[in-house]
Amino acid sequence: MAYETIKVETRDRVAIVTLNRPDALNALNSTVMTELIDATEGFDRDAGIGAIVITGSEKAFAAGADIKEMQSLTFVDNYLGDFIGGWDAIARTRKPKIAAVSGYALGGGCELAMLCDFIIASDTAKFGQPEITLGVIPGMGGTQRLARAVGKAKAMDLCLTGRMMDAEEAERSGLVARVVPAAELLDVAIKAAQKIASLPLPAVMMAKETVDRAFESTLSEGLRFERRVFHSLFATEDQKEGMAAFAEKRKPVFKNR
Ligand code: CO8
Repeated sequence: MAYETIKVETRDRVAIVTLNRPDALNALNSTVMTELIDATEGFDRDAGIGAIVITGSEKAFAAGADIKEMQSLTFVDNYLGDFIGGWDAIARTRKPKIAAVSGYALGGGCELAMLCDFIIASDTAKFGQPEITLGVIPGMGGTQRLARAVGKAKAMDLCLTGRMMDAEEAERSGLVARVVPAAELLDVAIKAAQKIASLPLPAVMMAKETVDRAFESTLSEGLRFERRVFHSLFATEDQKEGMAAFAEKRKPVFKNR
């Protein structure tokens, strides 16, 4: 599929998906959604890919849903067309996704970053859920994922006032894993993704699934799930290889990357 609103490339088992609507600060319209789903699902199925980086431009990761496309929608349009529902397909992809965020990550842009597994931000990044200033609320996970990431106080502050928070505040609050200088953002994100892609894929995918489980279950259920997954990884060749390599003081050669 030839893409209009995103660019894709692969580097050493890592897929890089770049939002590319510079005239609209990467606003997320329905074409972006369709193309992002196509690309991420394709990379998820691709045995040659171990991790995905989603990024934007230096000025904007994404300035939100496309307000001009959305403004005339009615409740019935939204309901019958399941507006926003399609984005769940990206969240459901099973390989790790890193959001590399520079500039604005607002509304749906902040929500797209949060549906990735973690966020690496440049020191110019600005996060916010300004939907309230348009007379709506976040609709792609903003109230739920932001509250889980930063807690109630800050999630309420951002969702009720619509203010932006800078990269330093976002890191301090737990929204962002790392903050790096803008010029290094993509390199750092790709290196992190390459590290992940060099490790045993079943263990990587199970680690992701198990951390995700922490947000979907009680502590005792989550601990039980973690233990079963831990047990099961001893059925993999890569566990034998990883531990043998440690004992023999050599580098492991993993099969299931
Ligand atoms: N939608 C459509 N076009 C946009 C958007 C957007 N969200 N953001 C920016 N643009 C366009 C502008 O209209 C402008 O286009 P033009 O040159 O044709 O007038 C161009 O991008 C450049 O923007 P600005 O001139 O405004 O640039 P500034 O540097 O002056 O300002 C800001 C940058 C502060 C980011 C400003 O553009 C802004 O406030 N944008 C809107 C931010 C916003 O409110 N986002 C939330 C949208 S609602 C939402 O995301 C709902 C989420 C739930 C659904 C998720 C489905 C994806």
